[in-house]
Amino acid sequence: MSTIALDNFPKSFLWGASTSAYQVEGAWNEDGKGPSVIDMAPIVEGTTDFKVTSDHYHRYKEDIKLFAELGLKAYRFSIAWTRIFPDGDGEINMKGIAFYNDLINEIIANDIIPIVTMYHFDLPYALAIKGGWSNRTTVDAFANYSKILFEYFGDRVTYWLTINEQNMMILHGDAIGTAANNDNENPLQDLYQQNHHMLLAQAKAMVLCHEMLPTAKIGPAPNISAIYPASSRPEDILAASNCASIRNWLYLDMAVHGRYNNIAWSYLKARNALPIIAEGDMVLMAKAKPDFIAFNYYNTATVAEATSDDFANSTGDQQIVIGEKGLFKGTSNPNLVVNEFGWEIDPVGFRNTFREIYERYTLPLIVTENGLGAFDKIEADGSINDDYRINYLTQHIEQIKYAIEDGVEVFGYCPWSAIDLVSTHQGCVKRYGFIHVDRDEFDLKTLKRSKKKSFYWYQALIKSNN
Ligand code: BGP
Repeated sequence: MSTIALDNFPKSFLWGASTSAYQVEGAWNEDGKGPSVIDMAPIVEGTTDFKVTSDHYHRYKEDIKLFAELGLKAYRFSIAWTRIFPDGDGEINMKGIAFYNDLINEIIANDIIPIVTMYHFDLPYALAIKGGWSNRTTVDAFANYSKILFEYFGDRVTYWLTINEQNMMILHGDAIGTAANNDNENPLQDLYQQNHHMLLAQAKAMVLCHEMLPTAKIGPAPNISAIYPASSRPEDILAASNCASIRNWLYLDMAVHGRYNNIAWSYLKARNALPIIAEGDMVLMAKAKPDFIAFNYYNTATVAEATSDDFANSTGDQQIVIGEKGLFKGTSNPNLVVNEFGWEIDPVGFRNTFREIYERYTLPLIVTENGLGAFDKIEADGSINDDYRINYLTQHIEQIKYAIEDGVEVFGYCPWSAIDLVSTHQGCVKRYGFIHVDRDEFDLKTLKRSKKKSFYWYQALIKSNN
């Protein structure tokens, strides 16, 4: 099995793994939980729904035990907003509080540090039908939700992530059921109004967190990837810069510095799509300071100049670049191989991404997603030999090592995913976990857990850093 000498990783490094509520918990309407946009969105044809997923809601004790055996130092999971507030705001559902209290206690009892994502794509449906993020009252609903999370769980949770992949919700929202309100005369303006409201909600949560929990740490969790120009043509380099600003820096410039990225701003201005900024918004944005940056990384993007109408390159998948006329268009990178789902694999791009983020913001970094979706095969003896996953993770961890050598402060790595779960786009036979869950797309089977070869590999790797 591939091994890496972890000599330059800090002993306190948070070797972790990730999940999100709607993809792993199931129990979509149990114990007072309200529906989210995910529960109400049409299911991609040929794939399963999100009703049972991996049934973690009922099996979390068994799962956490396996995570402890895996040796995880940290477990990154999300809280379903609709378990705490079935309608997004208003009355608290105490059964939801009880579930996450039990879950957090179980994680801590197993010597694992909880890392909590407050919102991972699953906006309460009750808020969505009132306009969702287009409606400014959602900002206050989120701030109130975050306050309740800090109040009930802040005594035990130190690491908080505000919003998972806000940039992907804005750029690929239709794939996640959170697209712009298309009744609006100017959908792009509406989309970036939603974005402004989410940035504001995040700022409020960061300020509240620091006020209520002085020792807690909080940060954003976008999907960030280095953007390459398709060639050394100056026009392609400009295109890469445009794409990086609109895809990456818009989100982190605001989270860290409390200001709009100038290139993203001029893009919106040229399209008459500037968000309406209320009095006090920018003061609040500037006041909110993250303690770290969390980011999800699966691959890089390569773009070229886009002057004609052939700028779009979209499958609705959040890892594919959607072009912008006049600014950039997505192209494939001939230097990279792709996985079974067409996603490019770029371990060196991981190091590039670390360096770019750290050089821009100089904040400690944690990776909250990185991994390989694949069709795993169960052998006759029940084993799953996912060497492809081990190779992918090994190559990426090697690049973390180089990034640390480059002087980047990296304090944790939480690959996707701790256990098999339902993919956002491609059902449950696209698997990412260290732990296999016995189910098929439409047949729930036994839901029994079993350890893949990557489980033993990751366990040994974590141990070697002790
Ligand atoms: C990220 C999401 C995760 C997860 C992952 C893999 O963007 O934050 O929730 O779904 O992508 O994507 P998929 O499940 O579509 O393979």
